[in-house]
Amino acid sequence: MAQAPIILVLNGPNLNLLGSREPEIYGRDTLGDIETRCREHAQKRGLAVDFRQSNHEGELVGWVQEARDRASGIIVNAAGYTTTSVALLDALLAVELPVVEVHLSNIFQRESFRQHSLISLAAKGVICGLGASGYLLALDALARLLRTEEEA
Ligand code: CA2
Repeated sequence: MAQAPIILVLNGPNLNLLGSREPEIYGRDTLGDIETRCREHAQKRGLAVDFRQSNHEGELVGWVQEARDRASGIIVNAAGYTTTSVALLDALLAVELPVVEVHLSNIFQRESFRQHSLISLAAKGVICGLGASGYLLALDALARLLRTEEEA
């Protein structure tokens, strides 16, 4: 059987703390819980997930560069790098893969500095405010995009 297309799921700084603090904003799921849900959801859609988290900008950039030859799409929650990282934006633009940006919280109901995403410039779409389900909806969106690409 052919290898399932890989979706790189990238998580930025401090998301390793999920579930331990600020549950009123980010929910009670740990990042491990979200990874499990993504894996199960992806499998049902014939996709495989490569789920990663880093607190280091350069590491995230490196993983995006490597995705070019390995992955079929990228889901990114760049967390604190969302509004600051031109380097991550440039990597996402260069990789030429469909990108969906996800945020657990509704950034538009929060401080104004959270609302200007650089990452959105490279994203096909953005999902925010739906908690961990946002990652699953992003997988659905990529599954659909990849199917459309295949049919074209
Ligand atoms: O809502 C999101 O997913 C964010 O990307 C999360 C980022 C924040 O900087 C963005 O504006 C919105 C913060 C991730 C930090 O996660 C924590 C989780 C638990 C405790 C402390 C931080």
